[in-house]
Amino acid sequence: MNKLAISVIGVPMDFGQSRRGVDMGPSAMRYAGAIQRLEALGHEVKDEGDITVEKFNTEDQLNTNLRNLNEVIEISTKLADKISEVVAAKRFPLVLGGDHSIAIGTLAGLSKNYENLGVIWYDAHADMNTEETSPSGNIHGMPLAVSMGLGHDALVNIHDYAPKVKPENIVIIGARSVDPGERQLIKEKGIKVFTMHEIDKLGMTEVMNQAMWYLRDREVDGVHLSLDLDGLDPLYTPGVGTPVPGGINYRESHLAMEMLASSNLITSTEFVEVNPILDEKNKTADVAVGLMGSLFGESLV
Ligand code: B3U
Ligand code: MN
Ligand code: MN
Repeated sequence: MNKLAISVIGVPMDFGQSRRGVDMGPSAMRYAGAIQRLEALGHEVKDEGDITVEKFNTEDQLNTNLRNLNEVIEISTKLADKISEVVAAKRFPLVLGGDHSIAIGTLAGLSKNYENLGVIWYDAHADMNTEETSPSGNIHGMPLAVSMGLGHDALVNIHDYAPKVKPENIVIIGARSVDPGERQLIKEKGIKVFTMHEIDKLGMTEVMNQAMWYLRDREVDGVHLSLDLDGLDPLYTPGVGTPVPGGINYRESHLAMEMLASSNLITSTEFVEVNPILDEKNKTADVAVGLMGSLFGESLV
């Protein structure tokens, strides 16, 4: 694969859900050797540090049942600014989360720089809830809906335009916990989803080939990989807030990353939902960093 100029951006965010600890995800992945792993592959890596994540006064909260909406708006906007800057400087953004609500900011920052961005969403969940359909009020269950232009105005309109991503440019891989409102939206918008059923039936090689051809046929000019560690089975990644059994295994995940590496399709990525407090000896961060190794070409050197 090409040698890249990678900018690593940490987002110690835990406001998109209610379990503390996922704010330590960026540290855990740095501690597990993320930077050194990519440098060893010959990439030029710049650690840009963390986006500042601050709690507001509760009196400032908007009148909504979306948990920590103000904070999510503020942090998403800062992250979007940073991502735009990194992409404009022709660098490859690697975002370390943080809960998955950070994808709102990542996609907002990316979409300014691409005409026809594709997205691969590796996740047990569809993350397509809105304020109306969410069972939890947790914004980490909403970033794909928001990026398609559905949801709270302030989230949808970060950087003053919407939508950020076309529904037909999204591919979800690993879904196995999808809420009724999300199912309806998937049908309505015709979103391409490879559930665990397809992975079991077709095998990961075929799923990845189909996913990549689907995006090439859409003539995308960039592909963002948003990797939620709960996409894997909790046997391999126990340190996540909402583990769902029956997930993608370790070897299938490495295979998926290796296939993406040899395709040269991926132009940005984020690794989210690593929660060291819920983890077993940093196992989940270790797996995340191993997957980064494969995504950035370890098997090709
Ligand atoms: N779909 C549920 C649960 C959930 C979504 N994302 C995660 N969990 N990690 C919700 O709350 O929207
Ligand atoms: Mn997710
Ligand atoms: Mn998930």
